[in-house]
Amino acid sequence: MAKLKDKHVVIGLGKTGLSCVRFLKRLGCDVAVIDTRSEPPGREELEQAYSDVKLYCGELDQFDLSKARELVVSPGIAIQTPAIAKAVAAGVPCSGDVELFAKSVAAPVIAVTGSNGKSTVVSIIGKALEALGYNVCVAGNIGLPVLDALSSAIDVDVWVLELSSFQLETTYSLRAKVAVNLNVTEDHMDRYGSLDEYAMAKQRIFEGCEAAVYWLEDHRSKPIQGARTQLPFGGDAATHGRFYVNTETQPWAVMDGTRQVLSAEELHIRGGHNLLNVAACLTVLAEFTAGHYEKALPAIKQFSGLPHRCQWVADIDGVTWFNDSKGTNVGSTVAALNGLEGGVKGRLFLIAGGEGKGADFAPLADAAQGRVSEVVVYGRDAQLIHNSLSRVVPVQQVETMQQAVSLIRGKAVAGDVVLFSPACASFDQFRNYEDRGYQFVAAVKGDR
Ligand code: UMA
Ligand code: ADP
Repeated sequence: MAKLKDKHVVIGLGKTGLSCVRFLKRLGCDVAVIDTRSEPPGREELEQAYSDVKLYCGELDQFDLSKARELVVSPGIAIQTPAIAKAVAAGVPCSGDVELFAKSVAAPVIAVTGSNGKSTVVSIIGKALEALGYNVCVAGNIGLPVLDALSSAIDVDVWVLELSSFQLETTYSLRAKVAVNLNVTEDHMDRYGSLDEYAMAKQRIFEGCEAAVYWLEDHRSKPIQGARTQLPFGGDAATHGRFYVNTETQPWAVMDGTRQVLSAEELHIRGGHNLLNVAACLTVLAEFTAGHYEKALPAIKQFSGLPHRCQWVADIDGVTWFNDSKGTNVGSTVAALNGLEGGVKGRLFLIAGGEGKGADFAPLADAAQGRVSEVVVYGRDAQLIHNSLSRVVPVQQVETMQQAVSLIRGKAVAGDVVLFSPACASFDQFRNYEDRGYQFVAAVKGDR
């Protein structure tokens, strides 16, 4: 039987779990780890670095967590899991890595959540603040666990954190200087009972914050209560926040009130969603710097986008291939399709598929209609996507992404564009979205 009495029990041994073990051990805590997988990813590192930390593998209901001193739960595990809920009901404190971070951090925090655009926005804010002379650390869901960042970064002036709904579920004391909720569209429906429940998890970012930034056009992103200062971005010419996208000019432009700040042509990142992302970043920067954001504009213009986000891969025999492997939900793939608008001379092919996380694919069908010439679907939920899209566009079904690439290579001709934007999680066939993106690039460039 696992001996968990009085221990700090870390649940999950992924990147986050390991960062929590390191953090707690540095504080001198008595730590144990549980992971539901028989071969969790961090096992070797744990055994080498912390031979005194016992790892238990197996379903959580096998363990009595109610005598633990504290539970520190990884984002991949829901705190509603009965064994965890039971321990919480018995009075065991339960939190996550961002909560441990929040209790230790000294410098101000800019925190960003949203269904889509988080990594792009934290990256732009990070580059912009650097250009303004701040020592910035960007961390969180983007890939660097916040506790690892806390122990390695030195003399940080400002933290820029990307936070997922999962991380926010276990965060209580963040009190961000500026908190941002970019948008709320359907994602992770395999974990939440409803879109409203998912939206409520995202609302937690605003708890105790000084300024709340949200998208004027998305009522679910607006703070329900709390924030002293509310700063909407976006909107239209009639009703808008301080920073918004003017779609009445050609090219479109990001505005600061009545003044044009940037035109779409000055940016390396494309698509209306990215102009909105820039409007969100400027809202944060103007608030954080008390209006002195101008010197950051060159850095924003130079930002060339992150890998796997609508990234150009190659022009081969006149066919252009884009990798949007980070398109992990329906909303992001819709944005990717919208972003290609006007840039496709020939036909547009879409490759999608993977784990749908319980999503409704109808909005993807609406976005594809009249715009996409053919869709190739693969992976676990291929049939579901096929069912939704085949009423508006020809859909072919294959087993793997590589087969989809081969199939389209045989059909596409000069002037055509191929977008790989799966609208799904990758875990059925890949390690993660990055692995999926690299495999896509290899399939496009290699297998000729
Ligand atoms: N898992 C188990 N059993 C366990 C623990 C985890 O099966 O006992 C599974 C989870 O269900 C999940 C996977 O293992 O499928 C990874 O979960 P984890 O909590 O161990 O994840 P970490 O490796 O710690 O990575 C997490 C984030 N992952 C998730 O939230 C699933 C990473 O975001 C993040 O970069 C990292 O912490 C550092 O903060 C990735 C992600 O996919 C990019 N995030 C989701 C998203 O963006 O949509 C939320
Ligand atoms: P996240 O970190 O929230 O997953 P990313 O910045 O990594 O977001 O972008 C992932 C994908 O989401 C992009 O490739 C793009 O297709 C889409 N996207 C980015 N910004 C937005 C936005 N503001 N609204 C809708 N979709 C977006």
